[in-house]
Formats: sequence, C-alpha cells, structure tokens
Amino acid sequence: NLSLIVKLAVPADSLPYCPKRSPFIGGPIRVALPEGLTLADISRKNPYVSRGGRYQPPDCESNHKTAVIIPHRNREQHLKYLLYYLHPFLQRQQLNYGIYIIHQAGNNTFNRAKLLNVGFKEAMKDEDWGCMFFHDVDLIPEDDRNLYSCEKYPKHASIAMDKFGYKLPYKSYFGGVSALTPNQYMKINGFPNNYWGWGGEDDDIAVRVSLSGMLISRPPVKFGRYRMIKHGHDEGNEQNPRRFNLLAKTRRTWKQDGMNSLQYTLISKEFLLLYTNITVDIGSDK
Ligand code: BGN
Repeated sequence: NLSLIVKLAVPADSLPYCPKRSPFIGGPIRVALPEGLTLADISRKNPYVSRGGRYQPPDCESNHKTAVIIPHRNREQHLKYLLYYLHPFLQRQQLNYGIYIIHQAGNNTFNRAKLLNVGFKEAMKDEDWGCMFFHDVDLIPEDDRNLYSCEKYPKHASIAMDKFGYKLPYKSYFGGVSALTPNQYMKINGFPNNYWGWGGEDDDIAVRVSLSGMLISRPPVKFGRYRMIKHGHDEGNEQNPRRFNLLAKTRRTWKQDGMNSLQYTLISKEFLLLYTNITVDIGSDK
C-alpha cells in the first residue's frame, strides 16, 4: 500500500505519524463524579497539556487536529467534570487538540448556537483545525472508541445518552455533541444566531445539513454513549417559545443567518492551563 508507506515516511517535524488506531484506546469508561475536584487536580493529572488547553502526542504526529468548543455559563462544576474526563479521553485517541470554553457574558437569555459560531470563528484564528467538536458541558463520553475526529458528513456523536435510555430520542436528533469539518461548517453557513433560550437550534442545524445536500454520520451505537450530569433549572435559558416558528422558516433563512451575519464583541481570550477561555458579549434578543 503505497499511500501508507508515503504517509509513514514523511515526518512533519521529524516524528512519525501516529498509528491509524491508537493503542491507548480502552473502550468503556466508568464515569464517576468525584467530590472536591479542583482545576489544579486536573492540571496535575494532565502534565502534557499546554496553555490554552492544547495537546499533541509527545512521540508521534497526530493524524487529526480537533478543536472542542464548549458553550458555557454558570456551570463551573460540570465544566470541571467534563475536563477531568475529556483531557485523558482525547489524549488516549492521540489527537492534536485544543479545548475552548465560550462563556456568554451578562445575564441575557442564553444562546447556545451563537456561542458555537463564536467558538468556531475564534478557534480558527488560532489554528487550522481540521475538525470542530461542538460539545455540551454536561455530557461525558462513556467510551473512548467514540472518536473525536470528523467524517465525510457532519457527525452527530451523542447518539446514546443515558437520559434518553441510550438511544436517539428521535431520528433527526442532532443535539448534545456534534462534529463538522470547517468545510462542512461553512457549507451550512454555520449555526443559526437567533435561537435565544432552550430548544430547536439543534434541529435547525440538522435541517441546514440536509438542505446543503449532506447526510449525518454517526458512530456505532455502542460507542456513542454519554452520561448527562443532572442539573436543575437554568436561570436565563428558558424554553424558547419562538422555536417552532423559527424552525418552520429555516429553509428561507439559513443562507442569511449564520456565519455570514455573525456579530459579537470579544471581551477576553485567555490561554488558561486547561482551556482557552473566551468571554463574549453576543447581545440579546432584539
Ligand atoms: C427537542 C428539541 C431539541 C432538543 C430535544 C431533546 C425543539 C423544537 C421543537 C419544534 N426541539 O424537542 O432542541 O435537543 O428535544 O431534548 O424544541
């Protein structure tokens, strides 16, 4: 196989490419939520993670460059648990990766999809990422064979969540954790900017994928398992009563609303030990 030989024989910075399948992948993960966990503990356990939450395998050149984008507000405890599991998970997959937290400043209604657009834009300024993982803060992957790399089509990764009985709640469900290459992302004009509050934005994204003539890739159901960390009511993320109307209009609006209409004010970008922290003012509903 000539292509394999060529790939192995061309080291980028004198390291050989990592194997096609990482030898560190171990399968199912028992997710427990240790009490009293601190960010310092997590840093200590991840000595090879560098500023901004970046990592690359020490002894081989990764085949994948993945940014994980996590929208956030008032979920510090969830964030700790996620980082605790996600850093080792990504390292076992021998990825070149970076973790981005996109923090919505202020108390206006939460807007998950717009924060993801900001994350995409800001992450691409840092690095030529090959794959973007859009990740809810309260979902912990339970099997490291669920690869955090991109596919031919936009991927929906969280296909078996405990809260839905480890199966899809409905066929076109695209919420929780999804992954697109920058090309796929731009093809659908990114995500919608006008879903304020809970619900519907993930369905809008699924419609965009289909209107752009793409299918949805999924991992095997045995691998795409997630534990959702329980949480109470989210202040400032009430169910969006307009989501039904918005979703009914996606076909007419998606080309005007998305990456090509994205507006925000960057408040800060800090390269912290375990992640890049982006705080952003995304405005409010009208
Ligand atoms: C759906 C929501 C999704 C949510 C899933 C799972 C809507 C739009 C209704 C037309 N969609 O019902 O956003 O991820 O449930 O909780 O509310």
